[in-house]
Amino acid sequence: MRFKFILPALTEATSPFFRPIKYSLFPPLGLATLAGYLSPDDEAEIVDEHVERLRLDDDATPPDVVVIQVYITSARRAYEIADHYRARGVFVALGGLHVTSLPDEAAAHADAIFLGPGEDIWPLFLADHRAGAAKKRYVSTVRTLVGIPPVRRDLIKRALYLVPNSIVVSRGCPHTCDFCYKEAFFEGGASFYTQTVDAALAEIERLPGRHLYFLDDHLFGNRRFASALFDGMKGMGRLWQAAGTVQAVLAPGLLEKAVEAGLRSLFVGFETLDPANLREQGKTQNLGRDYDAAIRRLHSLGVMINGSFVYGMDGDAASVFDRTVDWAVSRGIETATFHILTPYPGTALYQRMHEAGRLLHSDWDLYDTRHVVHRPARMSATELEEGYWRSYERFYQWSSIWRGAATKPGLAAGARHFAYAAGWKKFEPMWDLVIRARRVMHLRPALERVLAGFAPTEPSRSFCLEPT
Ligand code: B12
Ligand code: SF4
Repeated sequence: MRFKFILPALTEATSPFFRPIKYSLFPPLGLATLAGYLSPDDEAEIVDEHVERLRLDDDATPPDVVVIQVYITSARRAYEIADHYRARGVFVALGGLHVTSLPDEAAAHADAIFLGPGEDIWPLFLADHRAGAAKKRYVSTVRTLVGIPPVRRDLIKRALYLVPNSIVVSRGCPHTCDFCYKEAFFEGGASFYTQTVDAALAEIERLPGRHLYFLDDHLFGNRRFASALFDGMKGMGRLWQAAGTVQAVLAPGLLEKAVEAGLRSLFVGFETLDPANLREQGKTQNLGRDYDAAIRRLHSLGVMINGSFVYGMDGDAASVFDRTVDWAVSRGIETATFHILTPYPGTALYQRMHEAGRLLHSDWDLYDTRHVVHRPARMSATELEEGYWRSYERFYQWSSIWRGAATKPGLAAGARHFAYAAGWKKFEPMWDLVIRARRVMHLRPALERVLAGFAPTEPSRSFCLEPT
């Protein structure tokens, strides 16, 4: 049977004029995971619209099944593609976060929809479909990663991504923040579970090159698992990045092990500097935590920080933007990601906003954390959007980058800060050119050098393994 797996892009990413680097970072890991369940005589391809053109005129080799992963921001495009294939009589399977949040909306564009993670329901569907008895709706209830087949990385066009070695060794997160996708997605079963340590280490071993990026929501969420994983990774010579909470950073012992295993940069969800906001969003694990101590701890161990901040919670007035940026710059945070609070359907936040009549519209294209889709409490929607953009401008202006770099002890640490922050945001036209020339993989050694703090690195094995 012939399967075509598609990750549709949101409008911005398919623009002929500009291609932000962030869409060429990670391959579609979820789809490659599903492809692992196919049988050896099935044919499969993965098309990621963020990095390549999707050809819809594939009549010469029509797929039997089209599998589409639907995020909220790509839902419109996903349905367009689904409708196209269904009109041609191709079986269309839709799954992912947005399908799980709004199954009835998705069902109108699919032959079968899938709610929740795919590891239990996708193989069930494959068996049903081969027997000619596919159901219309599959709902995940069994949550385990034990015994899952290897991710089909051979279907990933590695050369098109800066970080082809993205990896997830767990699913979900032990916390429950009101604005997070997680509770809705994992409803009806466990919402945080891990691979076995041996399986995770085996997957890491299979990845060529040196650099890894763990996309787990909270790699440190299960202390016993994380500790054994980091022990196992020690000596592998990897350089890696991941996400973790302030709480996990402050916990004694684990961070040191992560650093010994190669951690060099961490995405940290600070979200807000206002405790009332944290309480409002149920982000209680951040309450009473000393953000400054967490930052000092990471920096003293040589770990760079990508700080995540959300604007537009009810405690936020127009002063929040400059206050947050000044704080982040003065603490030497290397890169920052700002978001406008976005109530995703299915979340507790959405429910609250909906009941209060504060949702402005349901144009999912704009639920991208860059547009205001709810009525803020203490400022206007325009102020919120302008403040959001101004935060990026101010955080990444040269003077801020210098100021941040100057907080670092010594020349090498300052230079690393400078190279990382400037490389990410100051050379966007260069990224655009490199992406268009399909040469983004050639910048990976530079990324590794910066992460390693310009220390001599082993020659990257990834180079000789890349297809050209
Ligand atoms: C990597 C990532 C990105 C990458 C690339 C995405 C990619 N290549 O898949 C980039 C940087 C491009 C990105 C961008 C954005 N992202 Co993002 N991203 C992620 C992240 C961290 C990991 C995704 C991942 O690989 N997961 C691991 C794999 C194994 O899981 P999975 O993809 O979910 O696949 C499983 C299931 O979903 C299911 N499944 C999926 N599809 C299908 C289909 C079928 C038929 C079946 C059976 C099953 C199935 O089976 C898979 C195996 O279990 C998630 C957080 C998260 N934990 O999911 C956020 C996340 C998906 N992103 C999010 C957002 C908001 C965005 C942006 C809008 C942010 C922004 N302001 O720019 C953009 C928009 C992207 C777009 N094009 O629409 C939200 C989505 C909210 C929502 N309700 O849709 C998340 C959940 C973050 C969050 N906590 O809010 N993102
Ligand atoms: S800590 Fe992060 S991943 Fe976990 S529930 Fe909160 S926002 Fe979601």
